[in-house]
Parts: sequence; structure tokens; C-alpha cells
Amino acid sequence: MSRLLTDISKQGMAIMLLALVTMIGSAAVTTAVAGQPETVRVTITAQQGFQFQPAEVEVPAGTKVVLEFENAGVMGHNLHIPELDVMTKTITAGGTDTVKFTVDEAGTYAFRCEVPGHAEAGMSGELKVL
Ligand SMILES: [Cu+2]
Repeated sequence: MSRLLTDISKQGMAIMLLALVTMIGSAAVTTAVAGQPETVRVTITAQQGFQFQPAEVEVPAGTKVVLEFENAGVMGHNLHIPELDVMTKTITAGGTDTVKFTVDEAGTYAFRCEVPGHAEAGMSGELKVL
């Protein structure tokens, strides 16, 4: 009987410890989130010569990204992130288009211009979600 009680109390301790660890864990996560801006603004420009500038962009996971796409080239361009199903309009020279999205999963997501031949000519890049 006393052995059973001991086992139960050990189990109780384990549960309390787990609850404590969980509380500390979530407190740490809350602090990290509070320290980050809720929205990240990113500008990517389509340059002459079939280039995105910058071609590599980093954003934090779980944060709303406001991506402004500008066309500083002479032809129409767009920006497509296939894995995220994010795509701007095809904008003419001097134009802009803004898309908003949130990526919860860290990883590297390729983006490209979908105007035929442009990605092959160099219009591709990577969005890194950290
Ligand atoms: Cu293009």
C-alpha cells in the first residue's frame, strides 16, 4: 500500500515538473514573440537584366510579411513563390504590387518571375524563413 502511494506521488511530481517546464517553455516563447515586430516589410525590385534585388531575403517565421514588389526594369514582371501560393500581379515598368502572407514553417522558399523565359534568364531568388 505504501509502495503504491509512493508511486502515485512520484507520478504527481512528474506531472508537476512537466507542467512547470511547459509554463517556463511557453513564457520563453511569449518573450521571443513579444520582442519581434508583428509585421516585416520587405521590398524586392525587378531590375533590368532579369534580376531580383535582393535575390535573397530573410524573414522570421510566424510573422506577417508585407512584400512590396517594384518594377525598375523595362518589361513586365511578377514575383511568384510557388510553395507558398503567393504571387504578385504582372506589373509594368515603374509599377508596384504588394502581397501579404505569413509563413509558419522555417525553410527556404524559391521565388521566380513567371513571365516566359525570365526565370531562366536569371529572375529567381530565395525567401529564407528563419
Ligand atoms: Cu520578369
